[in-house]
Amino acid sequence: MEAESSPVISVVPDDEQNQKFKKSKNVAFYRRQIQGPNKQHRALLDTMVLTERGARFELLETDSQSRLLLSVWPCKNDTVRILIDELQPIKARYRVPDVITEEPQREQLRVERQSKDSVTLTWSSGRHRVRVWRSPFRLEILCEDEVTVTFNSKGKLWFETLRDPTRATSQGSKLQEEHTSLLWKETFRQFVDIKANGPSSVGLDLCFHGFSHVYGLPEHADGLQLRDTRDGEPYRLYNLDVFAYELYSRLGLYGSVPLLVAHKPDTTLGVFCLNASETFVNVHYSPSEHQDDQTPPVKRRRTQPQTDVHWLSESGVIDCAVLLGPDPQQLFSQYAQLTGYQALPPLFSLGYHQCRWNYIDEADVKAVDAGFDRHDIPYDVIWLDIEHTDGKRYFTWDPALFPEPANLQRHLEEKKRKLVVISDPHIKVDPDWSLYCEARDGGHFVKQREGQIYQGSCWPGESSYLDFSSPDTRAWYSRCFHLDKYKGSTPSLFVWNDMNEPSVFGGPEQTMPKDVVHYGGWEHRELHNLYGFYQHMATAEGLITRSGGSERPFVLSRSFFAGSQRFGAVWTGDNVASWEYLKISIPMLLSLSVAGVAFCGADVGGFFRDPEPELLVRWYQAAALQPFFRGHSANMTKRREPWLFGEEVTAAIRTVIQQRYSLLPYWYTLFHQAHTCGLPPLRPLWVEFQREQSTFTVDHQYMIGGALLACPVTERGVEEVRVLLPGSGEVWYDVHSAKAYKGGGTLSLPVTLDTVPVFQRGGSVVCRAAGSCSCAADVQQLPLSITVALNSQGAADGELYLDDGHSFSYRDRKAFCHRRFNMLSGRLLCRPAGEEGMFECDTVVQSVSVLGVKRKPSSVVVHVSEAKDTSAAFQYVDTCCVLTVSNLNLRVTMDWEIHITG
Ligand code: NBV
Repeated sequence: MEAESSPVISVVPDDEQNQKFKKSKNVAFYRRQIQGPNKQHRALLDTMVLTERGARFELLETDSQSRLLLSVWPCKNDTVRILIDELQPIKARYRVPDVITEEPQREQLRVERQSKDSVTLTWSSGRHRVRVWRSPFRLEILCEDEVTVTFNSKGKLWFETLRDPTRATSQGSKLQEEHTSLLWKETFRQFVDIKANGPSSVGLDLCFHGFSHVYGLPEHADGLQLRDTRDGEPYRLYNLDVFAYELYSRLGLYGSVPLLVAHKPDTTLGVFCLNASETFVNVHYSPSEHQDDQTPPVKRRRTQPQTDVHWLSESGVIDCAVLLGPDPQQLFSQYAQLTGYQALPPLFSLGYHQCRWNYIDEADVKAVDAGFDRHDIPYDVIWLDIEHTDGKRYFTWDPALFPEPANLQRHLEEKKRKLVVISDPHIKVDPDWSLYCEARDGGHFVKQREGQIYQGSCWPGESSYLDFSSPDTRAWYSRCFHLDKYKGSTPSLFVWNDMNEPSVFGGPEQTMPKDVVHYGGWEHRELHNLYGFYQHMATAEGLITRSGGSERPFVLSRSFFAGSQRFGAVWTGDNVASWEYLKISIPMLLSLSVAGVAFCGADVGGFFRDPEPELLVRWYQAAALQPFFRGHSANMTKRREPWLFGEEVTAAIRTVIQQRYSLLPYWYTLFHQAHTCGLPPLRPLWVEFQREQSTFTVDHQYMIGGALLACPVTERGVEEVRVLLPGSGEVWYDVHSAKAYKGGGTLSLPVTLDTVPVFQRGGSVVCRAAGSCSCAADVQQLPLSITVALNSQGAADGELYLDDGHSFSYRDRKAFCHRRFNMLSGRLLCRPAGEEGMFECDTVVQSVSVLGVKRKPSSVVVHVSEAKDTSAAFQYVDTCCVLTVSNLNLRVTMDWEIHITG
């Protein structure tokens, strides 16, 4: 099929669409594990070996007598790793490479107590212990003598050891043979999956004692808190191209992060199960009084709740990291130490992006670009979808529509704006195209079982798929982005990876068959969920190396896995222009953020269908307060640049985009925090209010960093919203009116189309850019205005991070500026925030507004290191208790103080 022209795609999933994707009942390994009786395992305690690398035990599966090897090791960062593999596999099983960035330093274990039934191991931290029970095998992690997590609490450990196919079929009766062949072959609709290694699934269960809230496991179009799965489908982690996805569903979407986070008022824990094959997770919350009779006697109150989590994966090994927190900040840092920190985005990429499938030609791009200037709406990037290419050959340009792509980029670059183009993983089968030939001759394509190059259908028609799991292929692909190779590209061109689940038209579940073969001879089933991760990695690497290693890349990917945060941004794929999709985008982005993928966003306005103007405005308002901010629309929708709906709509959109740009210094600082500490910019309320139960289920409002609480309007015709302002004893200030509200309750706030409920937390400091701009680069030239929101003790604290916004100089030459603003007893101090960088910049603080000043001060004096103190002009508005000191011109890189007296 020549699929070059874009097909008309039905938005509402029809029956066929519903049947296209598997439910858990269609999946053989899931059925085997769920329907089969538990397998009894015994830990052979006398096989224990303790080394500096941890403890090792043999596990015996009592029925089959097969032996497994359990390795346990605690790490210095309060994580415990649990690895189970076959003791003597007939061949190596797949272990996910390239996701763990750094093995944290291991702790030395020692035996604390040992009996014939159990062994208790401890290490220097003193707080935690691991206890291994002999029979039935269980592994407990104790914190201060309380069992917090039990591995194999429900006895669901499952490990299908690899068998020799010839022996499997030559033994036994006809029935057995049939049974065996079913295990080696699985059929779904017309698709037959031949399993080269036969059944190889693994399963495990974990119990979180005392927890009744768990989160994470993106990507699903569902709420933030994971639901009990007893009444429906398990959470599926299998990367799939599901356009116009069903809402409130646990079916797999474009990306997967196998991290689950459990939270209760005094503890946040996580479990990361490193497996890239198809995975299901069942969550069972138990209310009080639930006790398992077989649970070994441990110090535990009978009434406490628990959450049981059952993981099932098609293949690979069991490799879990239990992250012991105990608070959310530590948990995020433990996870980032394992899988990597969020890449620090170039500043422009935090601005607004304008995308459409498709901007037709160069004139169209220029007209849209000019439209933003004409309407005084800042933006940074315009995007080109698949139609910009020559016949869907990525790295090329349609000669008629984009005859002078480099000039087009220069035109944009003159205004310091960028172009992003799409680059999908399928390559048109075209023996006359040099790039295809190079990939073919270089052995860069995924192969069929029999060894020929695999072909599937996608936008260009017959295509082959690059094998990004191969380091050679990644290196080759990266080189394709170099300026001399990618004709028509310039340094201001950045990239978008789409369809990289991978999407294969007409393939099983619209993806690649599981039995195709990758680098190292591994079947696709082993690494399916890594495919997009690897393309994202290779693309980001390509953009870095094209600049000789000096410039930060920007790459957006639709598919992702744990660790994708290192390569750039992701978005939530093909949503629909409806209020429900706007609403669900918030928990979807929060789940991604909790799972480390902090630079995330949803298509503003909804990809399919045409949004009504009110929905469009509300969507802009919400997305302007989310990390990745891009308007996008499908080819069959009406054009929807912000100025096409009348002045009222244009003005409302202009306002929030301008506000986004004013807040860029704050966003950038938050991304620096994500990059260095793992804390996501977008945070569920419970991350900031760990002890407040009322926040644990909130997923329509969220924190932006520690300072701002957002509650976007996501319903039509709303005249009032109810906003939970957490924390009795907290003060919250409406950022628009500066009005103060007490925390610890729900506020009813009247709203009009222009209202976006955002509150600044008392005790915080937020830096904004003051003045107008047309793109992020302009923001760097603007002075700052600082908003100090006092808490009930009259104190506040906050940070600002600045650098050149585009290069790696902050890392390689410490060219950054990181400042702390601290207010106490009427004194605001500007000081270094930690390690001092060496960033030359003229940025000045022009004004400081202090919210919550009870009385008009008698004087405001500015003190700058050696210079003489000067008194500053100020304004005080007693109706809202705001003190504003303007015309300050204080360089942000210098130490200074402002003293407010009286
Ligand atoms: O490349 C066309 C679209 C793209 O605009 C969208 O953002 C992706 O999610 N792409 C999917 C393929 C077509 C989907 C119907």
